[in-house]
Amino acid sequence: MERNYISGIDPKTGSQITLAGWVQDIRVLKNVSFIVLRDHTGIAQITLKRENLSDYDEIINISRESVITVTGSAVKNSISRTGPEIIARDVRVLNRAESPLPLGVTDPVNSDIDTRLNSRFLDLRKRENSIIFEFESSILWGIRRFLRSERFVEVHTPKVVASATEGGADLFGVKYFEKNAYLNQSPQLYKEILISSGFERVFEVGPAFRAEKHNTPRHLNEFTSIDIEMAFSDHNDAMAMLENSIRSGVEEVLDDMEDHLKAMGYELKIPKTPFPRIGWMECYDLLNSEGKAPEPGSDFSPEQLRIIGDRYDGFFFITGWPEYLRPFYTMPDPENEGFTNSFDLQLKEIEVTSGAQRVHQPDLLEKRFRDKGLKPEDFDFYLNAFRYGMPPHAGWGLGLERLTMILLGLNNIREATLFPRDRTRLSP
Ligand code: AMO
Repeated sequence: MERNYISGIDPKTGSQITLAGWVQDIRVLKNVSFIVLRDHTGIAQITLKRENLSDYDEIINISRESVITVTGSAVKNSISRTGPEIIARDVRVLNRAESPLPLGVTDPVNSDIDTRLNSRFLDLRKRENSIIFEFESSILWGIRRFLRSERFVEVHTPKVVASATEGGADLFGVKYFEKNAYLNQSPQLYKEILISSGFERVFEVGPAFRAEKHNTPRHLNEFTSIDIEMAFSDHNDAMAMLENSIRSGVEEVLDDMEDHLKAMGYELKIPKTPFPRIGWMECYDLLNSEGKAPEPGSDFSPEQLRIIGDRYDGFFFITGWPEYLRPFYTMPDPENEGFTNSFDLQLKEIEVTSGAQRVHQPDLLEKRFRDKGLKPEDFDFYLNAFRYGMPPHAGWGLGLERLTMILLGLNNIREATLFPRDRTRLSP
């Protein structure tokens, strides 16, 4: 269909155009009426005059959110409160919306998140919501562009798998013909196998599934994981790659859409790199000095992470995690027994990335499986890749929704997810 976009209207020329979009609002008077028309690029005021339209009475009965096309001319030098003004010569109704609407499109976003998600198709017609996903698209574009410039190859690994990646409990089982299978928690094992295949640098953007029961503002049961793995590298190389990926992503967004984000009330700044690094032990001592250390064997709670995070303005790394808090594939720190060459990237209490140098020696890997109570023979497909020439390697996994949530200051990760899957939600 030949059409013009609202943002492309040049009111200086008063040219003849055809617009297509949704009726956001309609104000009816006797011989002249006004439609606020919305397309993906903005809003325009459509002026309907009885003298110009033989079907005037029919058109003004149109319900809000119906889909129409309008052919007419832009009024020279006229920009109303609702965008450029078009005098309509022809209006076609492509599809009529039922009324009442289950969710208002022009009211401010104040319905509760469940009501919004139930009618997500309407919720996303609000600009302040749809822009979140344009942001995601843009930041991902920037991260991809950066990784490709660093010679990473984008790969796609299976999501239906035979064994756990990140530990036993949080798996969704699926029937795979006569076998039991699982939805993958992370591409971890496959991205490492590809290092042995000689790719040297790979990245993947794909879904990851976690059957975690907690229903919090920062957990999803299906999220988008941006994963990298790089050969002949350690945790320090991986951290540098992460800082630069995030900075490049934000730069792309600012180039693309800084003004649009500002107009919707989102402030975004290029994060200063390198991000500060604090050792896990230093965090522990800090908490201990306030009488708030974690119980032996426990991870930091959100409250404890907030205490640590309050010392930093933006992103910071927590490095050198104890072995008991990291998965089997994490490389022990040769100079600090019981600790690992690992890191998390945090913003305040929210973890956005985990990463590490990996164990690349098959014997050590088998031992790490056993230490964690896992059977190495269940992971033969993975271990085999370590037996015939596996370089030292490192990598990380970055949650796209969490990154979006913290950069845009959203209160709930569901706002950064088109159709969230959580403890209770499986539809839409
Ligand atoms: P981890 O399990 O820490 O590490 O996950 C990496 C990142 O993925 C995101 N994430 C989540 N986002 C939303 N909801 C969840 N339930 C959820 N779980 C995780 C977070 C987190 O930091 N294989 C390792 C990565 C690696 O070492 O390369 C892994 O999956 O942003």
